[in-house]
Amino acid sequence: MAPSATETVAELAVDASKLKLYAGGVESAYKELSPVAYSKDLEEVGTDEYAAAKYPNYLPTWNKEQTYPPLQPFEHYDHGKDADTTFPNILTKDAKVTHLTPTIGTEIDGIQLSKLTDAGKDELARYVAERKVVAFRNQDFADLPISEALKFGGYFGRHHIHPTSGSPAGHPEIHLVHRGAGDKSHETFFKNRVSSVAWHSDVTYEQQPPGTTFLYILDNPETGGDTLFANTAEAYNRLSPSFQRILHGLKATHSGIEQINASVKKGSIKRREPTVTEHPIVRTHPVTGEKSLFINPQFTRDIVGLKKEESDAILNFLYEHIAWGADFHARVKWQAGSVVVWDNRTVQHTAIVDWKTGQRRHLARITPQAERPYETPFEG
Ligand SMILES: O=C(O)CCC(=O)C(=O)O
Ligand SMILES: [Fe+2]
Repeated sequence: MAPSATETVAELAVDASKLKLYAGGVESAYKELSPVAYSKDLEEVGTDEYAAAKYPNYLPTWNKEQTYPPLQPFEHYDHGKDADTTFPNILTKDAKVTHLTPTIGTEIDGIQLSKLTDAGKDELARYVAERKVVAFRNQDFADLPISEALKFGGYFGRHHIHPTSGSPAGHPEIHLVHRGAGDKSHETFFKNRVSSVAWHSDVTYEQQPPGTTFLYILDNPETGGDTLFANTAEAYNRLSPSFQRILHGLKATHSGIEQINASVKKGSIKRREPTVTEHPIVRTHPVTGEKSLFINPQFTRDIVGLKKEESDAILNFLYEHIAWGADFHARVKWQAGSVVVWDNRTVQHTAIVDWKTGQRRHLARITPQAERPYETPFEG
């Protein structure tokens, strides 16, 4: 079982020299793939081989002075509840709508997110909850001033400030994904690991993990670097009623310790002390009422009240079930101008590091937090 939050927080996260004590233990549960560093000058100017970053205002900074107290609970209101479910602002007559698969994933071209009214944003929250992940093409979102993009995102919930990610200078609410041009750090990663796949939903160690979440592309390789999504409501539905019944009422721990340790170990930042939180394994969506599996191998550590082998057996089965579920997955290919919106309550996702050209990959995430996960009774 994971050590308790209070015992580990002070020791593990603060003192990098103690990390080796945990090598092969809880530390290895978290898969870390982000590059350690990049050259800001080369990114800004480019090289003979690679063009300059298209959005230098979004290049990552890690400010060690930026530290925050623990997150406090807040009342979340999910605007998806107010949506007109005929979606007049999303499914407009100009919108080209393509479902990627029957149960998860839609592409929409022909509407501009930045122009949505509040009624349109309500519909967006609901539509994304239904489709799980929606790729909006040809958006002007990345061209907005960062403060405007954040204002838009703030409608969906309180901005999450990530404990370790790089962010654009002055905007810690933006989480950046960045692999600079010519970066080769993944080669070292692949010396020890067979796959870059790391299924997760974002920051589930928080008491109130994100809901409607926005990831938009700034620079992408010509091909490769897609993002994969899995529908965890469908994953729940595939289980037998008998097994569903077993899962109901169980809680699992989610740990932010290892992610922070990985950051500290590479000399990077820790904006907040890590948290370990218990969440129900089956959660209910506040808008659709759907039940979904809320565990993931990046952050979930054990099932409360079970012995280690029991807990591992159930969690490993659920992780494999979700990872194997190609019949409830969608794969999003990035194009310039894409904004991908997912519901972090009912999907998991994974980055894919599969391109070898050294081309830059650069994305920004806006991460509104949602309600504390809750469970409603098993209905059979
Ligand atoms: O890089 C990606 O495709 C996804 C990264 C990710 O997991 C995230 O931004 O939440
Ligand atoms: Fe993520």
